[in-house]
Amino acid sequence: MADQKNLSVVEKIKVASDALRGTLKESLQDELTGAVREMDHALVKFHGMYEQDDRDLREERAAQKLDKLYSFMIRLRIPGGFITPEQWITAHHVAGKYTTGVIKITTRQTIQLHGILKRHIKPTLKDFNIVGLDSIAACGDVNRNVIASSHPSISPLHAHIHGYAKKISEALLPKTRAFYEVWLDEEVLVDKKLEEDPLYQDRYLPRKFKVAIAIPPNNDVDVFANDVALIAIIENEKLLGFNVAIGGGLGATHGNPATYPRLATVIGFVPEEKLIETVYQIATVQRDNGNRSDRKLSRLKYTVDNMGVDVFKAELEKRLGFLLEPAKPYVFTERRDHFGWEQSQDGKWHYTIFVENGRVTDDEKLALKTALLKIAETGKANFRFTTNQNLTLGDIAKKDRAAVEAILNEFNIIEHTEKAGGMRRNAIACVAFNTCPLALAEAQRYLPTLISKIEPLLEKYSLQDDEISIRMTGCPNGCGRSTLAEIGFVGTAYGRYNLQLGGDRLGERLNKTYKENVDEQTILNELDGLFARYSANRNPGETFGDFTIREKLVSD
Ligand code: SRM
Ligand code: SF4
Repeated sequence: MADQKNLSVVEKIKVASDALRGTLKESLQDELTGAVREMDHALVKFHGMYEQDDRDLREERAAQKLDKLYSFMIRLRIPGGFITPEQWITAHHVAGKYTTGVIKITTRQTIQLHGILKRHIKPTLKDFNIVGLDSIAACGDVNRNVIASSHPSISPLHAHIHGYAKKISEALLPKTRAFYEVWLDEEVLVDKKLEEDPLYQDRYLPRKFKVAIAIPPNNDVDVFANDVALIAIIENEKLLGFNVAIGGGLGATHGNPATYPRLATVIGFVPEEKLIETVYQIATVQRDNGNRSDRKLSRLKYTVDNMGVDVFKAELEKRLGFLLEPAKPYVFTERRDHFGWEQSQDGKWHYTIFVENGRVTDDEKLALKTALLKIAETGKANFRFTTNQNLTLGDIAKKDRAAVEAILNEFNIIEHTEKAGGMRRNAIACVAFNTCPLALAEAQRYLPTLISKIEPLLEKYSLQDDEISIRMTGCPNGCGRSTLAEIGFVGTAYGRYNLQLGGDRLGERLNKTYKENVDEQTILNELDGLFARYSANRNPGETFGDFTIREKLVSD
C-alpha cells in the first residue's frame, strides 16, 4: 500500500464530499459569482465538467478590475464514440443554445462543449439526459471515456469487440446518485446503502484511469497511451480474447524529471469472459497502491514502475484468482482513420469526414455543422467519433448511401475531405488557448496555419503524399498525443515549442526532443533541412520517424 499519510488536498475533498455531492447545490444557487466553491471546483470534474475562464480576456478584465469570465466545459461520456442521429441533433441544438456553438470532437472519441455559464449547466445536462446521454465520469479520478477502434470495416467482429467499450464503462461507473440529484433534480437518496461503491469506495482512484481497445492491424486508438491497453486477438475470424497492457500515459511536466510519458507494457492475455474482471481488478490495484500525496506521480504508470511490472502483475493475479496467459502475437500495420467511403462486411456503408482538430462548426470555408444536422435529420447515419478527432457517418444502408452522399456533396464535405493533404488529415492538436488553463502555447488555433507553411516544404521534396504524422500540444500533458507523433510539438511558452522527432507511424515508439523551445522560423528551417535529407537518403518504404532514428537525429 502506498504512503497514505500526506494526502493531497483533492484526496481530502473526495472523502469529505458525500459521494461527490459536496456543496454543489449551494454553489449553483450563488448568483454573485459565475464560479463554484473551491471544493466543488475539484468535484465538478467527476460529473464531467471543468470550470474555466476565457484566457484571451484575462488581462483586459483584470485591468478593468473585473472577475474572470467563468464558464464550464462539459464533456460527454460516449464509450466507443458512438451516438445516434437523434443524439447528434440534441448536441447540435444544445451547442447553439448554451455554448460557444462549437462541438469539439476529442482525442478520446467523445464531444465537449465550451463556454457554458453556471446557470446553464442544468438545462444542458437535462437536454442530454432526455436522449440518454450523460457526462458522468468523463473527467475526474475515475475510469474515463473508454475508447475503441472506430472503423466498422476493420473486422466482421468490430461490433462485438466495440461493445466492450460500453460494458467496461458501465462496470467501472461510480455508483453515487449525486449526478442525478444535483443536475437533474432527482429525489435525494435516503438509503445510502444503495450507492455503496466497492470499487471507488469514498476515495475513488488516485488519478484519472484510461482504457482503450484496439483491433489490429489498425492502432487508430493509440492503445499504448492508456493506463489499460486491450488488443483484440482474432484467429480464424474468431475473437479469442485480449492482450492486456498496463501503465501507458503521456503527460509530463517541464523541468520535473520524475514525470515522463510511458507506453503501456503488455503483461499477458485473457479470454474475453475474463476481460471485465481483469480491467476492474487493475483499477483496484491502482486504487490501493497509487500515490495519493503527489498528483503528478499518481497515474498507474508510476504505480507500475514503483511496484515493478512483475509485482504488479502478481498482485493482479492474486486478486483475480487466476493467472494471465502469455500474450498472443499481433501486428499493427497502420494507425489512421480511413477517410471517405468504406463498406463493412455486413454491407453497411461508412463515410469518414476530415474534421480539422475535431472542431465542428460553420465557417466561411465549410458549413460542416449545418451539413451534419441535415444528415442527422434524415436518420440514415449514426455518428461515430474517432480518437483522431474525426467523424464517421456510420451504418448507412446501401439504399440510403446516395441520399447521404448528396448532402455531403451539397456542402462540399467530400471535396474538403479528399483535398486535404496527407499530413493535414492525420494531424492532431489539443484545445490549448483560449480555454485550457494549463496551456503554455497555442495548439488547435495554430497548427492548421503552421501546416500551411510546412506543405510547400513537403512539395519541394515531393513528400506531399507521405502521411507523416504531426501533432501539437500546448503543454507537455500530451492531450493531442504529440509524443507519439513522427513530428511532435510540445508547447513551452507562447509561440515556442519543443520539436520532437523519432516517433513511429504505428504508435509503438515515443519521440524525443530534437530542438528545445524553438519559434516558427526555426521550426520551418529545421524541417526544410530534415525533409531534404529524408527525401535524398531514405530507404525504400522507410517512414520519416524511422529515418530520424536511423540517422541518429534522436536516440531510440
Ligand atoms: Fe487532456 C488535462 C483536454 C485527451 C492528458 N486535458 C486536460 C484539461 C482538462 C485541462 C485541465 O486539467 O484543466 C484540458 C481541457 C482543455 C479544454 O479547454 O477543453 C484537456 N485532453 C483534452 C482533450 C479535449 C484534447 C483534445 O483536444 O481533444 C482530450 C479530451 C479527452 C476526452 O474526451 O476524455 C484530452 N489528455 C488527453 C490525452 C489523450 C488520450 O487520452 O488519448 C492525454 C494523454 C494520455 C494520458 O492521459 O496520459 C491527456 N490532460 C492530460 C493531462 C496529463 C495527465 C497525466 O497524468 O499526465 C492533463 C493534466 C492533468 O490531468 O493534470 C490533462
Ligand atoms: Fe491543455 Fe496541455 Fe492538454 Fe493541450 S496538452 S489541452 S494545453 S492540458
